[in-house]
Amino acid sequence: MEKSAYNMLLLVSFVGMLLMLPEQGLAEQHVVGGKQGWDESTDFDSWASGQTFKVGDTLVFKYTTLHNVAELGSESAYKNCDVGSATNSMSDGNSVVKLTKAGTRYFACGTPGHCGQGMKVKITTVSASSDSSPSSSSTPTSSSSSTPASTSTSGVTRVLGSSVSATAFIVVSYLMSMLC
Ligand SMILES: [Cu+2]
Repeated sequence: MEKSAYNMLLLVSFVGMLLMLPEQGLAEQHVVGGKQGWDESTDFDSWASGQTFKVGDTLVFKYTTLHNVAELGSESAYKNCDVGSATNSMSDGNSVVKLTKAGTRYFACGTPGHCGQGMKVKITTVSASSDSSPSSSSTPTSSSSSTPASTSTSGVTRVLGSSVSATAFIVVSYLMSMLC
């Protein structure tokens, strides 16, 4: 009896953790340039246009010793490949950059000539709350009769949905522990 109660506790806490994950919003890791990585041959504009960068996401630059990563402080520095004015430089071959706030950031390779060959990328980060994740399909789109309370209503729906599935799982895990 004590053993099954312990098993149930484990299951419930595990499911509780699972349920909390979507509430946090899933932070994504973007490998800059995709499979080709941080290289002269990569088309960074088309890569970036296919990505959505949200606050909390991270960028990972993967590159050989031929390259490095210089963060530039302005659009003009980016346009002119002014890598000498870099605000931050990384050269470890696997550079992780966290997108901590909304806005535009500029990165270029500091190896002479590489930025001019197109080895640079502009990252525009949007706030995580501004676009709802496509995974929450059950939430109705707030287009029809938008009342001021629409946001809080969908929040309540999500909380209710979580507790309903949590309750269901507690019942299931209790039944399982009875069988053991
Ligand atoms: Cu380079």
